[in-house]
Amino acid sequence: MSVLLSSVFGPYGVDDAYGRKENVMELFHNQVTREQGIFSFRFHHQSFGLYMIAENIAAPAVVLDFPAEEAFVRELGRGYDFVGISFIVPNFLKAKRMAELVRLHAPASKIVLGGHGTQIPGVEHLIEHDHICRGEGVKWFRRLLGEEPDRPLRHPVMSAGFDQRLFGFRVGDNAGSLFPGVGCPNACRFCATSHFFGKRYTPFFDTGQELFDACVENERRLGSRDFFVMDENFLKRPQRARELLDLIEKNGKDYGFGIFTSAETIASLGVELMARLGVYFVWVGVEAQRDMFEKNRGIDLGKVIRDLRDHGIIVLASGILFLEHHDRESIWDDIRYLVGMEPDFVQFMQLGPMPGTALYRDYDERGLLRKDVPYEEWHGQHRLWFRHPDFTPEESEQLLRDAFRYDFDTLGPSLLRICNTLLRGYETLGRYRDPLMAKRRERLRRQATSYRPALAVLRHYAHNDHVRDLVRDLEARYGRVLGPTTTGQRLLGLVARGYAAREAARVASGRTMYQPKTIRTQYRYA
Ligand code: B12
Ligand code: SF4
Repeated sequence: MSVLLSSVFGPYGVDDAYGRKENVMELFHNQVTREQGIFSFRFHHQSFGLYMIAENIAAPAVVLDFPAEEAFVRELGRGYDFVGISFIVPNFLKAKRMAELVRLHAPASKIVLGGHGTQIPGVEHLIEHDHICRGEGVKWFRRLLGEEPDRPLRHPVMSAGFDQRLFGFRVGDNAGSLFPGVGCPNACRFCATSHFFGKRYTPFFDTGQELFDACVENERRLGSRDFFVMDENFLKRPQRARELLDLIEKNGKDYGFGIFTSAETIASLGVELMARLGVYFVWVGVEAQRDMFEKNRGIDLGKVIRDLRDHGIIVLASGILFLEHHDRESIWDDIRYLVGMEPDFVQFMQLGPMPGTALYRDYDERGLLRKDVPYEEWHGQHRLWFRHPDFTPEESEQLLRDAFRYDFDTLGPSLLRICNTLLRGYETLGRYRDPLMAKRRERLRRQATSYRPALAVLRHYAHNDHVRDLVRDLEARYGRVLGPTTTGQRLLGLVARGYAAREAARVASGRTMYQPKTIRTQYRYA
């Protein structure tokens, strides 16, 4: 048995027969720092689910990530028994085209469809296939191949992102990735992942020991000491997190973790424990001001975000626009609320009823879905694909852009906020006397120092007087906390200015897209 697992073909984020320019294949540039010009954080992620499957089946396998259509066809020529295609809803047409290509060029191969796109109603009549996997794929694939599904899992060793760039300058890709599990039991009505994985959490790795071992292996092979944890709510299993913390302490490691989490979990664990564990980044769903999400009930989110930043933890707060109750005033109340909490990053996402969710079912029953909008446009960063009582699709596009601009105009580039967080954390952790916190503090100092040359760019490209003041405050804070700028830092600042000038010209010309490179990975071939 041989298996090919492929993501959908590129190019991505362009208007063509299969996709749209707003559907950008970059997390931050798509939905977080998209209006921050040269300050936007740029990087790509591999299609983690495919590697997780390939690593954990016994058959020889190839993962083909970000192929061009021709590269996919060439790969089919190798004659695989199974060809798996992973796709999400907006990539429906690409998956359909790929399945046609398999039938044409590799008629003996069996087609397997997987990923969130399989929730599309009637997908079984719309795309050629032999099998469909809806939900968790590792055990499912093992069953398909006649393997024992429940044998222990191996964690793939891979970077969290690649081709990371700041001002067009390539910074290292040395953060690793961890996949503790998939799904979330909270079942928020709009949430695609919770519904896709059956409104429950399915752990891949249930103990702190397994995760610690994965970190050690990653460090040994890739040199990673920071890890992005791809799990909806990693800390929701506090026992596993505490065990991981014990092992980190016992083994004298200074691993750091970027995580997704919810306010209730932060409140129950406490910010200090998170800092101790080495959490350096959190993505937290604020969603909206109105008390409509169980996970945020009774929690002072502004205080939580302040506390996190005071402990050197970078915060991304995400909000949903165009909720049912939003009108022209209340939507701006929510935008101001989110920005007013001063997170390092803000994600604004348009409410989007995705197939499989409770929201989709509800809107479908009420006839609110605009089924004339093709799936390529169902992605939440352009226009609504449902009928909102107060906003037209065109208004939703403009308002989303205005919200991002408001965040940028008010709080400045996220880079500036991050530098502040690192310095705040460095000051706060000075209060603790134990060796682990001393290590965490030292790490904050190193990071703040490494960003210091970027101050020259922040100063030069500050886009309004208010942001210029913020940069001035930050420079003063640097001086107070870490002492005067060194000659080396000044020189590096000049180099950064050079890169930034080139990036500014690129952005001004409108050529802002970076395409991910094709990555081909073989498993168990001689
Ligand atoms: C990383 C990520 C990305 C990366 C994509 C990297 C890549 N190479 O594709 C980036 C940042 C670029 C990205 C972009 C976008 N994303 Co995205 N992304 C994610 C995220 C956060 C994690 C995915 C992941 O790796 N999970 C961990 C792995 C282990 O799980 P998994 O991928 O689900 O895979 C498992 C199963 O699904 C299944 N499986 C998956 N594929 C296959 C294939 C086969 C053959 C089989 C058998 C099984 C199988 O088995 C795997 C193991 O169990 C998810 C949210 C989430 N937490 O899952 C959103 C998510 C997948 N993205 C989503 C969306 C909408 C987008 C965007 C449109 C942006 C946006 N508006 O949010 C763009 C689209 C870009 C484009 N042009 O295609 C939605 C999809 C919704 C839907 N119903 O289709 C999600 C669910 C977020 C959300 N909650 O809305 N994304
Ligand atoms: S808490 Fe987050 S991951 Fe869990 S269901 Fe709600 S939105 Fe989804």
